[in-house]
Amino acid sequence: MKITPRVFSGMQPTGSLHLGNYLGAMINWIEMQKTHECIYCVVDLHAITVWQDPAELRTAIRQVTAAYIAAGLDPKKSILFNQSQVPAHAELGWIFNCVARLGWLNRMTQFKEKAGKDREQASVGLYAYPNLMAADILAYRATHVPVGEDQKQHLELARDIAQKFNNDFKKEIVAQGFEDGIFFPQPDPVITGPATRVMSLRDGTKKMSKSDPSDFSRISLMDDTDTIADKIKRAKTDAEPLPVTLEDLSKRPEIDNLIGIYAALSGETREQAFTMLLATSGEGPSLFTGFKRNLTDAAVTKLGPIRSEIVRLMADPAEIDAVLANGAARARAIAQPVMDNVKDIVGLIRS
Ligand code: AQP
Repeated sequence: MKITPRVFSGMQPTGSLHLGNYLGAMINWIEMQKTHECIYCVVDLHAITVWQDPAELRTAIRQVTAAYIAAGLDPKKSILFNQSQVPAHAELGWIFNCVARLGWLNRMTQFKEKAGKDREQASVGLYAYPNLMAADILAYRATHVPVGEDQKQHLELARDIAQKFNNDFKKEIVAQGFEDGIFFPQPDPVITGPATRVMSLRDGTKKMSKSDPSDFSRISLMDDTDTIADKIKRAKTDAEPLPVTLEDLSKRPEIDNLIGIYAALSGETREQAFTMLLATSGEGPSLFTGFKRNLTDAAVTKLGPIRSEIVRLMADPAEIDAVLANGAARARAIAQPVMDNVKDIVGLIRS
């Protein structure tokens, strides 16, 4: 079986998607549809690694699907589905639990951040999350994974797992007809674009996140015009005088973040965004008022139509469920033969 270029990525239905998800990953997803076979998943099994209210989870799965479509993913072209409808993810995830080493997982910074101080109370699923993520990708023998910068470490782990599986089972892989001894490809992270790491509006050193307790830390794709304006108005800046050069921003994380967001939303360069900041600056407390007004306009122009489309799509949940069912059937058709190969390689008997 030849390895063909294939894209896989996913987002967790842990709440409404935000600007970080959109600029960091989804914009690339949309671009890659033009050149690649793409599989985009709503990773609901990842979501339940922390407690989710069942009714809210169902709504979030549909809303994330609606956001995918509203942002520009085409379910006729790309495969859109929710992870739990394709058993290969969980099956391969288990096999990878047996391939990955404890030492590898112990190094994962996201687990440390999410588990916090009370690690003993974190779910086993949260700890093993990167193994399931490797399975998500490799169940389709995907070669490219467009993600934000925060996922880099998990992608490296997926590459290690693919390599260890290929090494551990090399003889059997060759015996099964994969002459070069390579069953899983080494998936490449695709971390490009104008904003691969969007930071919180309240703290420029923390990434924008769905699970941040402050709603003012993020711009959600579900925020209306007034809410976007209010959040940008309240976005933290600092009390220092106006930066003079773009380089000055390296020590001004909040302003740097807003410049990056404006550039990404408007399609301008960071230099142009910075020039706009200087040209619109006011006095004293109004220092950033003009800049923030332009930033709000750029955000509303980009996100307003996406929000309206999500709302329209959410009015017909049955239609969203039909998209997911269709995508899941197409995903199963790719993943099932891969799982059959994996079971044969590992030495499991199947009927
Ligand atoms: N702040 C961000 N900047 C750039 N990219 C980001 N991504 C997430 N936050 C940012 C990218 O979005 C994709 C989907 O992420 P996810 O939903 O699977 O979970 P996450 O990375 O853990 O995002 P959140 O918002 O922080 O979710 P919670 O709070 O539920 O854990 C990924 O490609 C990610 O890189």
